[in-house]
Amino acid sequence: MPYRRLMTIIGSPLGGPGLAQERRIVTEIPGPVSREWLERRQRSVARGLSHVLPVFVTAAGGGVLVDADGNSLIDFGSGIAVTTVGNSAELVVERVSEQVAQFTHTCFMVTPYQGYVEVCEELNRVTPGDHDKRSALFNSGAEAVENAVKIARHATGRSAVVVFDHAYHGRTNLTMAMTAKNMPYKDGFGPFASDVYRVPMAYPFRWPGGPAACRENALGVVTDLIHTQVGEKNAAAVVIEPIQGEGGFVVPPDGFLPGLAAFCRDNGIVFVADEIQSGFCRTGDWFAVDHEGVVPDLVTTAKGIAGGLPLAGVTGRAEMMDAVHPGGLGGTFGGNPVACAAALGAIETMSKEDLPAAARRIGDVMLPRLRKLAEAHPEIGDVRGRGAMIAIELVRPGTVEPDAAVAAKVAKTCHAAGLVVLTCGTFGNVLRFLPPLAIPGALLDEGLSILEDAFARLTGAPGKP
Ligand code: PLZ
Repeated sequence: MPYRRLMTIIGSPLGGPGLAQERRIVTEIPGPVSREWLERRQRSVARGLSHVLPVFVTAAGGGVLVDADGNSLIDFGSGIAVTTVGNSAELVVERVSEQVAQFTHTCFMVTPYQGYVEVCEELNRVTPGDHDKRSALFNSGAEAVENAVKIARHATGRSAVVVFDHAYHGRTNLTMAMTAKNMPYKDGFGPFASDVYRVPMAYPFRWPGGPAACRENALGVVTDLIHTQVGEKNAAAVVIEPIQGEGGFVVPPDGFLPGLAAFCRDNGIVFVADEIQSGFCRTGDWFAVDHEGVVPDLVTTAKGIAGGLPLAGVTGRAEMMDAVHPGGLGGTFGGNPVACAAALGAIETMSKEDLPAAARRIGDVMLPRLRKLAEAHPEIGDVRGRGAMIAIELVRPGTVEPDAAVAAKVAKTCHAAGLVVLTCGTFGNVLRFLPPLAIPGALLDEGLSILEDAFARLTGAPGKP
């Protein structure tokens, strides 16, 4: 296969599931080769792009990332919830290799091809609900969210969009308006798109009065605000991440999403689930809304859909999707044939290997260990998440006051030991764990031990050997 020959010629280890599944640290992190590239990067790449951990990756697969210095790091990030099936997963490599040799682009709007239709058929099949659906494909999550809003506006003839505190929907102008957090996403980039209204998120840990009050009151607070400050008949869409991603892996209490969906249904508002981070098996179901049997009108997908290739989708009720006139949706690269081939390989892998069950197994290992860690370390104020989308929120002990410094310190210790972890949250105080679902159990255990050790070092207690 030409792909494998090329990798051998340039002397890098092969990526994909065949890569040795071990943590191996042979230099400091980042090592000398990565540091050299970081200098080149600084002279050539814009400052506005930053890195969680500046090691330059040369191969990846299963649960590891291998860098240019020969270090093999455990991956608890999946490139922000993208490599759900693993890096260079077998079926993805196979389908992409075949497609890339066949043709790379025609533009679906010029002359269509089968892969695009097949991905839409798959999306219509795996997304919640057995009603008649249509899909459209795009390049990025932000573009999918923009298009969901365009479709909702056409379908309803209304313009207002309701979003939530702590929401993240992207970096384009409309999606910046929809995203909550100013720094680093919005600062100085305005003016933003209008007619976007923000309401409180049902955030049990931070709800005034705590989780019980959240369960009791959040839906009423949200629907009252939509009534008084937007007006139901002006609202085209309510857009919500069923488990918030960048905002801190916020899991609303059971009942909130079904209640919100019913409110939307009763008032002719399009209920949009942004499943870009939570979708495609990540939370132990195909989609996070499946947990409570919620059927959104529109679902946005990206990230995990195509095993690392850029692809995004909007899937929804046929009558809403088809409200847009021919030519009203599109884009040069949207639904690129190589990305579609990757998606078909990724979705087949998810079905064949029952990746929702793999995500549940990961959660079953992580949650008890993290809860135990929280008992020993009062800086951990909350442990939450579902499946392989798990987080811990760090606070000043005994309070809900965010402690971003501890989160940064623990992340740094993990990175130095060869474990890639990410932070998130409006206050930067949440450590999130998103391992590839292909991670071997031994690496998952080792990664958790590194994390436990990082907490032990915080208080100066001796770490595990
Ligand atoms: N909606 C729920 O999580 C992307 C952002 C990384 P794009 N989240 C990662 C960063 O800092 O840019 C995301 C998401 C949800 C939309 C998006 C946007 O997806 O593919 O990054 O445009």
